[in-house]
Amino acid sequence: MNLENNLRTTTQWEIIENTFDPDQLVTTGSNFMIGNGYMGYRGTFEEWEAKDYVACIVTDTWDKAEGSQWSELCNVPNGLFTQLFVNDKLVTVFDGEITDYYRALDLRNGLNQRKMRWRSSEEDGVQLEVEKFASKTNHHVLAMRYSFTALQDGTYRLNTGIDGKVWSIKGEHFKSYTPFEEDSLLGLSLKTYEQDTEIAVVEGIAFLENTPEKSEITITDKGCFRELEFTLKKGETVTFQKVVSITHSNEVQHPIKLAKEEVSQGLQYGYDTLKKEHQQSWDSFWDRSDIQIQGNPEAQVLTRFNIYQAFIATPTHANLPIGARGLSCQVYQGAAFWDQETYNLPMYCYTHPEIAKNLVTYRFDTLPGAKRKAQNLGYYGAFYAWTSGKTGDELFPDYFFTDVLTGRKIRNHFNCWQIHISPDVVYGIWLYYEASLDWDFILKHGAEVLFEVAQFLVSRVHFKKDKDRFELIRLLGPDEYHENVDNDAYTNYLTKYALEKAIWAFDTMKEKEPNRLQEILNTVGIEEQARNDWSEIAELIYLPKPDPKTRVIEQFDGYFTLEDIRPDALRKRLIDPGEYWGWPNGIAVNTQVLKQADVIQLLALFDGFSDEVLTANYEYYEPRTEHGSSLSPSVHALVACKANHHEEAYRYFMEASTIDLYNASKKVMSGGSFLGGIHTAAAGGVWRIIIEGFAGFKVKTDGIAFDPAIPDAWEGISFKLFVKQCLLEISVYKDSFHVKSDRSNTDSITIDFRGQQVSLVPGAAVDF
Ligand code: IFM
Repeated sequence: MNLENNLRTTTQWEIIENTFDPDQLVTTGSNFMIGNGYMGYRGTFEEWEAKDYVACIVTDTWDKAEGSQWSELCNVPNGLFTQLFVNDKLVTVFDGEITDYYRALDLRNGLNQRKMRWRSSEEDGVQLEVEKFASKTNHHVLAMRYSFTALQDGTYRLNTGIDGKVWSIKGEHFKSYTPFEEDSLLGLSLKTYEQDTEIAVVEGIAFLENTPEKSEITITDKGCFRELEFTLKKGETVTFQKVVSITHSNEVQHPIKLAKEEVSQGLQYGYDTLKKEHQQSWDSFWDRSDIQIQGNPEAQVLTRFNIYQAFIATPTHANLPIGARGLSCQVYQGAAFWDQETYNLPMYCYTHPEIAKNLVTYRFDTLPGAKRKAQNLGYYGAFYAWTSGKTGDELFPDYFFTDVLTGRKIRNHFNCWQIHISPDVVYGIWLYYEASLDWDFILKHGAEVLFEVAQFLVSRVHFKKDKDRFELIRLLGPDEYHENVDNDAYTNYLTKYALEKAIWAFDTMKEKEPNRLQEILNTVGIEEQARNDWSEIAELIYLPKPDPKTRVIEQFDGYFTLEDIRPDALRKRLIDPGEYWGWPNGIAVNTQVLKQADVIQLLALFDGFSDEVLTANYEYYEPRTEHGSSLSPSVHALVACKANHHEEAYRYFMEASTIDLYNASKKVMSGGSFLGGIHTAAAGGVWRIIIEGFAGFKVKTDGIAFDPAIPDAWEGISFKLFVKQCLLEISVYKDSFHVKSDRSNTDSITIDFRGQQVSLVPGAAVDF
């Protein structure tokens, strides 16, 4: 299989595979997946089982498996399970002769397709054609059309139903399985171990071409299946449609009842009608979200692939988090990290603010969990969870890695020292507010979060009397190789920023909504005096400044005194390739080698640093960064754009956008542990690189600005933005720039193009 080659032959809306490569099974299972933000169904084959990493991960089903300390989303039974036997031989990609093989993911329509011609060694054969989707109009529903044509006379047998023997990373989640058959539907009702969540999987089928001669239902302890038999003549085709509904008691009151109704209704509508509605919904998504890249088909498909993956990972039906691996597997527990605010939220803020609102509201909804975490650790206010599920309580365990040399567990402090997560949440709220001007959100939800985070920071800073400044000690920045550091540049700058936003909300409310301000102060349990604390700290917090000579900002106190070595040279010191590089004994700890660079992260998110500083820091940190995190390439691309390193920016764009599709740099298995799945932050980062990096888009208080630098390899980019309540169509070429304000807009917007400003009224356009 060579996806890179295949890509060049597509319509720029598909990824296609023409050869099945068993060594890529984990990766392609993720890459070809379908989903709708409620469920993620891996792009595996219908006949596959748990060992082949089949999964349907459903959001809002966090649960600790039997005997496990880890809360993760459940992988639910596979309602699309279908095995086809030709004269008793299983049709499978692992056996027999496969010709005309084709697997595709239609990104435009959210469809997974497979075609293949299969023959056994005895020349029995069949032509198979399958298409399936996770409905974008009813998030509980999966639909499939399954068709096969006999390549010679014979007996063809189907075993289709619900396979409850699922793959689960941390163990068994279901304490009970109740399979049933009712009104021609098959169902499986499950109860989870820890939360007692009821999950229902119901399926129904209808034949569209030919019907079985024999039909029997088999109920096993963990599944239910239909055994169907056909005697076919060469050239005869059997086609059936299958509708599955997956519901659970955290969302609906009567999961089984609803799932049965949805399947019956789906079958009545029929596959084609369901598909049409589903496609219309994708149309409206792409209408706002597509980025058209002229002159480079490969970059075009990569861009759409990443937008697609970021989107299907995002719950749009409720205020729930985006998991670091989306819904592609259980890795990272289906939980949100800081990735959500810094990598995924921007795309929604500027294209689908209603989705951005769900995400920022999720942080409001999880304030109680963040407050519990602060309290447990001896602070006040809101210390957001490093790994955040439904309630916002910390899901990250104290022990994550194992020292492969000693077999001992390593105590990491991701959960208690990575305090930048709270200001990152503020960053997200401000991003949303600046883009949407949704003051109502600030009043109802945002201000309370800002105040609680400010209070947490008040309780976390230290005043150094001799230096007359506030400092932050015992930190872990985004660069996870260096734990227990003081004054991490990213964290300190962000702390000041978060306090300033709390002050802004306080002052604006005091002027406009004093009663609401008082209510929030009462809820948080603080007096007006708190504002003075925030302001004093914001003024006196120590910000590591660029060195006067080199212009480089020190990542944390003492970083420059560490051994200066490059990642490749350092790697040679590994005794075992599986060793962890970070705290407390890893090879990077006493060196300047970084997992991901905190200063680069800072420069990527914030403006106000001079060109000299941008260039000096990019050139200093880039060679010292190992990119152990999939978050790293996109921020490097963003800063390379700002620092006018255009070739580097493009190189990092390619790295970020191909992390999953070309599977060049990330391991899918390590020490026997599954690490695969979609890198959702990298997918969101791709949007940021193109729009904020290459198109140079920026939101300002009084409008928006652009300072583009289109990659040499492209001719132009066209996209839409919805910002400050204005829908805009933008086209950027090497020598021209065009913005059109949609007729439906109600207000004008100021566009700044490299210092030239134009106020654009609804319906008007401007060329620069
Ligand atoms: O949040 C990231 C972190 O920055 C690096 N490790 C993976 C996490 C989840 O993506």
